[in-house]
Order: sequence, then C-alpha cells, then structure tokens
Amino acid sequence: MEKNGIWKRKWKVILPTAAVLATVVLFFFLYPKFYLSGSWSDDDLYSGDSPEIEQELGHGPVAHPAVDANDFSIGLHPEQHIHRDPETIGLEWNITKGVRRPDGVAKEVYLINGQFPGPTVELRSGDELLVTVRNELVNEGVAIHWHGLRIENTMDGVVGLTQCAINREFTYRLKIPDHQAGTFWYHSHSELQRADGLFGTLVIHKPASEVESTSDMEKYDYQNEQVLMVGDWYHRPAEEVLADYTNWENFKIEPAPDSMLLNGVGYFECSMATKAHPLDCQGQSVPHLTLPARTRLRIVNTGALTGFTISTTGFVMTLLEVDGGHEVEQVRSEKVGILYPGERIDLLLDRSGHDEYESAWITIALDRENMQFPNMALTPTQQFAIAPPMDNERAAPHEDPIVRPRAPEVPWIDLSKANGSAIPPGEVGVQSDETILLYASISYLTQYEYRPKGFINHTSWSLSNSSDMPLLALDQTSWPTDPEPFVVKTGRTEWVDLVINNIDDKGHPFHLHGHDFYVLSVHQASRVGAYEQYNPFDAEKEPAGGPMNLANPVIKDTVYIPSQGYAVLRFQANSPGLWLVHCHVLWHEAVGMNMAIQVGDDAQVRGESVKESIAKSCAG
Ligand SMILES: *[C@@H]1O[C@H](CO)[C@@H](O)[C@H](O)[C@H]1NC(C)=O
Ligand SMILES: *[C@@H]1O[C@H](CO)[C@@H](O)[C@H](O)[C@H]1NC(C)=O
Ligand SMILES: *[C@@H]1O[C@H](CO)[C@@H](O)[C@H](O)[C@H]1NC(C)=O
Ligand SMILES: *[C@@H]1O[C@H](CO)[C@@H](O)[C@H](O)[C@H]1NC(C)=O
Ligand SMILES: [Cu+2]
Repeated sequence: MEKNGIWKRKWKVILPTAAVLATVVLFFFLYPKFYLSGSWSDDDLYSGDSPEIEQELGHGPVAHPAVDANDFSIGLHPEQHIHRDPETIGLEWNITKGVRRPDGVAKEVYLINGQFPGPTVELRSGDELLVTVRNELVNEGVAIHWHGLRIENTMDGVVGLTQCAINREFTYRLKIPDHQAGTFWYHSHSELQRADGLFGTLVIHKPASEVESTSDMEKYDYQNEQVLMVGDWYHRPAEEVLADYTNWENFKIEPAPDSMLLNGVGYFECSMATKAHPLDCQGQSVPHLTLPARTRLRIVNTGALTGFTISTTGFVMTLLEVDGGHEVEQVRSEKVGILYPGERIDLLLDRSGHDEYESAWITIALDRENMQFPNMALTPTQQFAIAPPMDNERAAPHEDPIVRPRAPEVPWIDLSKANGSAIPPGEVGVQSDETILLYASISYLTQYEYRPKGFINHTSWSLSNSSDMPLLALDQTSWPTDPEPFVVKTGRTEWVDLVINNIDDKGHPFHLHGHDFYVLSVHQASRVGAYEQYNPFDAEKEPAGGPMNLANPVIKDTVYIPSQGYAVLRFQANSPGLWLVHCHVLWHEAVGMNMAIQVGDDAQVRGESVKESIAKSCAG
C-alpha cells in the first residue's frame, strides 16, 4: 500500500515530463519499427510460423495523451448483469453506410445506428434479446447472424438458408439459454458485408452463483473486463477483393489485406500507399489500449482472411476460455495463437510482477499462411502501447489478495493444442450414433475457367448472393439445382461425429451454426503432400492423428482444420433446423465452401412458427 501511495504522488509530478518524453520515444521507436516490419523479407514469405516478438521495444513510462481519442479500449459492465434477474431487452438497429477512416484511409463502411463497428451488446444467461433491424440501405438486403448462440433456426440470420434478406425491417428474437455464457459476436450473413464492417461483439455474462454468490470476477480475480475485436482490413470494397480473388490470373491466391483494425481503429502509414493504388489517406497517430493491472480481455477475430498471434510485454496472459465460454486447462504465456476468423478467446492479462507504470505493449502478428501474394502496403506485425488507467479510474488495491496457484507458464499458448476441462467419463459418449464424413477443398479447374471454387464433397454452394427463397421455406423437391445445396440429414438428440478432411494445401477455419462441438482430434499432415486423411469407415487404418481425445477435448463452434489434415468433431444434434457448416474465411465461403446439416425430420424443421417467421423476413 505504502509503495502504491508513493508511486501515486510521484506519478503526478512526472506526468507532464513523461507525456513529452513518451511522445518522443513513441515517435523514434515506433516509426522506423512500423516501417521496417512492413517490408517483406524472404524469411517472412510462405512461412506459416508466427513471427518472433520484438521484445526490445519501448523503455520508460507510457503517458496518457491529453485527450484520449486514440484509446481503443471497449469496457464491459458485468456488474450490471451478473446480479439481476433475466430480462427481455429490446434494441433497434438502423443500418446505413458511411465513409469512415478507421486507420486513416477513407472507406465506405456499414453502420449500425451510426456506429462502426456495431454496438457492443451485453446480456446475462437466460435473457431474451429482441433486435429490430431496420434496413436503410439503398438496393441492398441485410441479415445478421449471431455467431455461436444456440437459438431458434429461423433467428440464425443466414440469407438463402434460414431467411430472406431484410429489405425493410425484421425483429430477431433471441432466447439465450440458461446455461449459455461467454464471448460471441454478430455479423452479416448476406453478401460480403462482414468484410466492410457489419459486425460487433455480444457478451453473455455468467450470473453470479446464487448459492455462493461468486462471480467470474472473484473466481479469476480481475477488476476490469473488455472486448477486443481484431481483424484484417481491406481498403477496397469487399466486392472488388472477391473479384480479384476469382480472377483466373491470380491462381486462386487470396488477396492479402492492407491493414488491421483493433476495435475498429488502426494505424496505416500513408506513404505506404503505392502510386498504382493511390489512397485517400490522412495520417493519424498510433492508437493505444488502456488496461488495469488485471483485466479479462475477450478477443474476437473479426477478420475476413487471416489468423493472428498476440504477444505482450509487461503483461502475462492466462487462457481462460475458448469460443462461447468453454473453459480450458489454464496455461500462462506472453504469446498466444493462432486465432482464426470467427474464433474467440478469453484471456486474463495481468501485470504479474511488472510495475504498473512500466511500459507495456500488445503485438498483433497476422499469420502468413493465406498471404502468398505479399501486399507491400501491409504492416503484418504491429505493436500498440498499453497505458495504465488514470488514477481516478484505478480500482482500489487488494486489501486481501486471493492467493491462488498460478497456471503453468509455457513459451507460447498453442491454441490448436489447448485442452478442455476434464469431462466426466461417458459424457461425450464413447461412441457416436452417426458419422458424417466430408472432404473439403478449393479447386481451380478448366471447367470453371480457372476460377477458384470451394467444394465440400464435390458440391459447391455459395450463399453470398442469394436472392432465392430460403431453403427452410421450401420443400426439398423445390430446392434449386444450380448450384445444388449439399444438405446432410441427421436425427435428433443423438451424438453425431463430423469428420472433415481438408484435402487443400491451406487450412480452413470451419464453423458449425447453432451448436458447439467437442474437438476430438485435429491433425496436420506430417509433411507437404502427405494427405493424411481420416476415414472412420475404414476400420483397418489407424487415424494418422492418433486416438480421439475423450478425456479433455475443448468445446468450440469454430475450428481450424490444417492443410492436408482433418478434424473430428462430436456434437449433440438437439436443435432442429437447417444449420450451415462453412469455412469462415469470407473469400472461401463466397466461392462455395458451404453446406448444411438438417437436424430433425422435415416436420420438426418446418413447423408453423417457422413458416410464420420466414414469411415475415420475406415480406419486405
Ligand atoms: C432509426 O430510424 C428511425 C426512422 O428513420 C428513427 O425514428 C429512429 O429514431 C432511429 N433509431 C435509432 C436508434 O437511431
Ligand atoms: C493437454 O493434455 C495432454 C495430455 O494430458 C498434455 O500432454 C498436453 O501437454 C496438454 N496441453 C496443454 C497445452 O496443456
Ligand atoms: C462425402 O464423400 C465421401 C467420399 O466420396 C463419402 O464416403 C461420404 O459418404 C460423403 N459424405 C456424405 C455426407 O455424403
Ligand atoms: C448479387 O446479384 C445481383 C443481381 O444478380 C448483382 O447486382 C450484385 O452485384 C451481386 N452482388 C454480389 C456481391 O455479387
Ligand atoms: Cu477456408
């Protein structure tokens, strides 16, 4: 306490000096750093490894700028939700478009009530959320998907599958299950709007336990909670990026992004804009984050293409949960990754031995796997300062800090190897009742004029521009035939194994709508060209990735399937409907890497209330 008091007084004296000093330090250290790390060396290219962190950056205190317009922190308010009863909460969202400069470069983005990214939604388990979406765009429909939520099929927001694109107005009625809590996000599932900014976060707070009255804040001992949306960013409209990707001259290589955004802001060096692609760019300073000494950070990869790795100096990260609130065996590190588009992680960031006024940084490194064509304008690794909170925002120091065993420290938290919490024997089911075997790839063939096409079991189905009636509204006999949707039927309340083989030379982060799954196995081929697939019906062959993990598999809703490898996922098919399964890389999704699983029989899937809801979405 004494030490803290002295520091407080000292800080008041050194603040003005520090402000000047830090500006100078920031300029001289960061400017060449950004510039240098923006150039591609041969080592950087084609390497799937995450770049090393540069630890030597930054000395001396980080001061608060006089006006904190550059602070990209988004605080959460668990205290307003964890002690109250479940409620019905109504929101009204007007969707428009407007020009913003997230990283200094002007771009037309989607706005929800004038905001980009969309508003952060906070709820508690058991709440009911009513969101009235009013489309004020010209000649463009919208639909919002609630990524990871276990909700009714008609509220899932997939144009062409569960609803018509909203032309005027539609109300989503989302009943949050009593046991669902965690980090979620919402994004458009119509055309390519997600890459032009139509997304936001949705956090479901876990209510404080009624018996012991303990909350996550006490359990993990943190005072502050924030969300951090991190994603790659293109300066061009998504339609142009897709046109580039599907141009046969580009050999099915995905266009690399130009920039990255954190909570909708970023930093772009205007001089990097090439003569060939002049940009309307206004230099702005590097944004920063403000974090108290122990903070729960809920991170979402909101990007279109790339995964990323996060590293910190001055803070240590403990992995608490993955995707929608699924606990993992805790490990600590200053580096965590790779987080792919659609995936989420909850981290506890703590100062842990570092003085609160020591400089601190967060580094985001975009993964190179999907950037075979380098973009000279992109700075793929960027560092952002973490400032301590202002004195008056600081939580009172712990009088009686809870002493708890620390999670083991590891060189980096490899998310592909995370373990879930131990599962009671038998809970996952020793055997599934049904197995769905799939093969996914992106092809580039003469018969498609060398345009890339995404396939699942030789079918390619693109929903990104569907003006047809949603499949859910039609009897199977009247489903379209070109492209023909691939829909696999399964029973209900059964354990289903989903074996997805990736025969591509690139990884794909797959997302299953409306359900979570146990990740029983993920395997990456041991060498290029090995094609180590898994066929569960071939009893003779041992899976290349070894036995399934039935002891402590993680639970997720989005999982990265490595190149020439596979994933075995087990889910309980207990929510009737048509649920999309697709790659979450927007460009792959847009060229056809989609299918659906029908859970339940036709009568369960297409009841009266389903017809009513669809009629509403199609009325506009
Ligand atoms: C949305 O737009 C309608 C009509 O244009 C307006 O009445 C309403 O106040 C707007 N709502 C919000 C939240 O901006
Ligand atoms: C996960 O569990 C396995 C087996 O218990 C262990 O070998 C491995 O180190 C664990 N991984 C992590 C990241 O803790
Ligand atoms: C997908 O293709 C494989 C190989 O042809 C086949 O064995 C499997 O049954 C197919 N899956 C479905 C769900 O049709
Ligand atoms: C969708 O289709 C319509 C009509 O065919 C077309 O005008 C529009 O540009 C398409 N959008 C995309 C993203 O392809
Ligand atoms: Cu993909």
